[in-house]
Amino acid sequence: QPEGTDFSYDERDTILYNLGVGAKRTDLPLVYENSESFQVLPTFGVVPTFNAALPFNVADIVPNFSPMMLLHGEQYLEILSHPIPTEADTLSYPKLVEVIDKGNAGIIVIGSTTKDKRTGKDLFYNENTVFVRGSGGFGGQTTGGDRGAATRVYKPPQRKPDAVVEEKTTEEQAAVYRLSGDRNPLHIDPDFSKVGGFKVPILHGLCFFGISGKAVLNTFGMFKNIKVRFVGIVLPGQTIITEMWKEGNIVIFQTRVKETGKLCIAGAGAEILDAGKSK
Ligand code: HDC
Repeated sequence: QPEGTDFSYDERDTILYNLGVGAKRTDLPLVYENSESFQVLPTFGVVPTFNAALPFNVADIVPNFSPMMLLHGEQYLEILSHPIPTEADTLSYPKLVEVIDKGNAGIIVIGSTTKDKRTGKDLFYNENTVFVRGSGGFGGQTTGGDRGAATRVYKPPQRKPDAVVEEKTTEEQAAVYRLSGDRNPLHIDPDFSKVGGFKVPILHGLCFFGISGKAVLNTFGMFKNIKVRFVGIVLPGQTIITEMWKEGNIVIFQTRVKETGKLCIAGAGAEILDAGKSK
């Protein structure tokens, strides 16, 4: 087993993450460590591996790599033990899963298992898809094949959504979310975001992923895994609408920006942990 990257978190990180994805001061289980049901939102599972050392250089894999052209394309998260600890010392082991040439963009998929250092238990498995604009045309491809829920694209049914949850983000949403580990300047520095093609810094994909995940959790209960594709940007301050359909133990969802009507997450789904108990 190669050496993993350490990441430790405690109740302060738990609260900061929850606030970063929109927890309110009245959501005591999310913001108050003395609450009887103090908990970290399940989408926190993306955090421990986020800054883990990669066993390769992105610039060696796709041509013309520029960090300013990088966008988060997709995210898959599997939660491997429940309940999720609100503090832990973890180790993560990232590896290259897939490289795809889209002509004008290069796509890289990184897979990573995170384990609890003290118990040895696997906590999370993540796949991050990085979409690098202007880094295609290299010809070589490495496909990771069908990986079940990680590669699934969910299709919403024809009927109206079974549940819709609306949540307004704050102008400071990205400024808070970045303290959970994604310090990409794209989300805070206007000079950087301009070069990337955005007039103002945009919201982290993982922030609105967390907001949608919270909507699924609050509506249908805890999930085993969750998969999204980021299809449009969100600006801090905009309102996020998560539209959900329950099909057996799967919640299919998509998310749109209220102010523009455009989708920011599409083809998404979550597998409910205990379908028997779920709402
Ligand atoms: O969909 C477009 C877009 O703008 N999406 C929103 C992106 C976004 O806002 N992401 C979140 C913010 S960025 C961020 O948070 C970065 C973060 O700080 C760091 C992340 C790093 C994580 C890693 C940690 C280790 C866009 C631009 C992505 C694509 O739009 P177009 O260029 O118009 O593409 P399109 O013509 O629709 O499709 C071209 C081919 O690409 C595939 N594709 C499209 N969107 C994709 C995608 N693949 C993966 N992910 C996506 N989101 C299409 O299927 C198409 O392929 P094919 O031709 O084979 O059908």
